[in-house]
Amino acid sequence: MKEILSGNEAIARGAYEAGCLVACAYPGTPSTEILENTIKYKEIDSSWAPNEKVALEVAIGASFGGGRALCTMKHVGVNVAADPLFTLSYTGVRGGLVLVAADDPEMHSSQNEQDSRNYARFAKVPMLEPSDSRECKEFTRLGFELSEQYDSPVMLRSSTRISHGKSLVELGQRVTDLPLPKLEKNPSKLVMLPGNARVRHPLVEQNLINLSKAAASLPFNRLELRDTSIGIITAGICYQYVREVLPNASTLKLGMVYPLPHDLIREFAAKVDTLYVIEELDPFIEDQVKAMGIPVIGKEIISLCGELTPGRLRTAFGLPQTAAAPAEKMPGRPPNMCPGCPHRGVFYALKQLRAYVTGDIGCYTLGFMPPLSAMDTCVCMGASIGMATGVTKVVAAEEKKKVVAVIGDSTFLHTGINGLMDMVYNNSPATVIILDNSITAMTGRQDNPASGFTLMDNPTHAVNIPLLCKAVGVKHIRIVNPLDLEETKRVIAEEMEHPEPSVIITNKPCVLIKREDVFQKGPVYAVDEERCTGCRACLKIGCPAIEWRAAGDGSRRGKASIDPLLCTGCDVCRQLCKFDVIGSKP
Ligand SMILES: Cc1ncc(C[n+]2csc(CCOP(=O)(O)OP(=O)(O)O)c2C)c(N)n1
Repeated sequence: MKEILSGNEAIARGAYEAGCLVACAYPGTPSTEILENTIKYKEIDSSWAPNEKVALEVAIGASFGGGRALCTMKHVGVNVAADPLFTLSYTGVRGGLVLVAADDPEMHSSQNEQDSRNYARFAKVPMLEPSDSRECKEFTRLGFELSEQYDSPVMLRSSTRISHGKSLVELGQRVTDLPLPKLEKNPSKLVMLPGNARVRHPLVEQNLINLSKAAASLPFNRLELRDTSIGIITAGICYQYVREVLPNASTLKLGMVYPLPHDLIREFAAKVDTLYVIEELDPFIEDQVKAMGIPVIGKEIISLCGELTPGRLRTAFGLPQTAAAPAEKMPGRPPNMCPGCPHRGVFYALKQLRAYVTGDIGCYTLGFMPPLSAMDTCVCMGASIGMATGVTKVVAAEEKKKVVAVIGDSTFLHTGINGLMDMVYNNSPATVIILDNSITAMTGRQDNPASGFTLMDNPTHAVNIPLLCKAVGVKHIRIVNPLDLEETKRVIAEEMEHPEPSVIITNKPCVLIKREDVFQKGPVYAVDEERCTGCRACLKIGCPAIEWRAAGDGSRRGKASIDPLLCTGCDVCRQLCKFDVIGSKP
């Protein structure tokens, strides 16, 4: 049977067919839907972990127990999981282990565009790179076999286009003849103390040499000879662009991007007049081909930054662009918090208080955008609290009070809690605001250890965030309703004054939360346009439900209006209106 699947759906299917027993992840675009699809297969135990390091450790445990395990994350997640990963290559596996790293060239939804292929080389782990959904499924399935055959975790690199693009996939059966998992002690292989690790390291190096030699005959790499005046080494989505733009060029399509098939590369280079490497981001293949003493053109014509597109490839080869569809005039649509988002009021208050806000990653990062413009830093998940401590270490006493860290519930449990421990341990005077909207909203409303539900939607214990803060030693803990502007501002101002660490926790759920009993839309609000003075105070919170209707006479004058389809009745705009002309519609 054939089905049109996205790359992420196909990876989930590949894991199912491979007999995978455990899938564990922390959400992150573009990888999130893989686990949202493994839950379709009841044979796979699928779960969200609080962060990528834990997700990989769960997968490692399952593998050491003898079962096949899948672990998925976005590219920056590999930074978090790097510690176990770099030693997992030494221990090797029992049940096959596939780690998916989904890259995001062009940063459609990421803070950087690091190239995960470097991790494969750095951690000494083989890496496969599919170029469509069919290969996503096949390579995932084969990845488990390769992992067991070479006693190593196998990384599978995807990218936004591969994960989210759709193509035809032939579905297969799930393997049923795998040995049943059972405990087996093997400390010299699995306990990485120096004495054992010294024995394992040369085996890892030898493994990679063996794999590189075997690579020519592995099903992943394919030599396709056409016109031999141009030869292109490529992989992943770039292969599709090369086939579209340069259909006559010969290609060496790499499905395994680490270790490289050196013999195959030499054979291909000898057969073509001019050799190119076409790859997104880093010159990963190019540098290794050059190190083999083979002249090759790569980053001279393809940018190190951003995504490759067929259009950019045409430009690189001096080819004319195909007739593009006439550019439609689309209205700008800058990212914005949803109408009724409980984060909005907090940033309004922080702006008024002129706080120095160390930010974090989540929907609330949009507090950076005008008109709220109330975020001063954002580096990586969990960084806000440690950074707030750092800032307070250097600035003058009066300025220390202004430092406030903001962090979401999922991010706090991901890696923020460690920063809070440090803050208490080292007695930083900063204030932390935990924006608890009861969900991991930014990546599509996934549950987390504080939401009370598992990935399979089973009710479970919900971490009590105030108690957790208390347990690490925070003495000043306040809960606020972020939809009450006055209370929010007052509580933040009071806590900023404390010379000790303090935590404020907001208590309103995300408006898009899946569970209707948690969020109920209030009565819709409206502006009494007759009485509206056009003062624009209500525009200061940047709610998409509030529109500005210009007077139409070329002046700045106009009136506010509320779109009833977008309004959730959060009441925040009513509190801003000094003329009392906003209220719920009768
Ligand atoms: C290391 C890492 N993993 C995953 C992500 C993707 N990601 C960005 S924000 C976020 C979670 C946001 O949830 P929360 O902190 O609860 O804030 P909300 O969006 O709900 O406001 C995730 C998973 C990332 N940027 N970095």
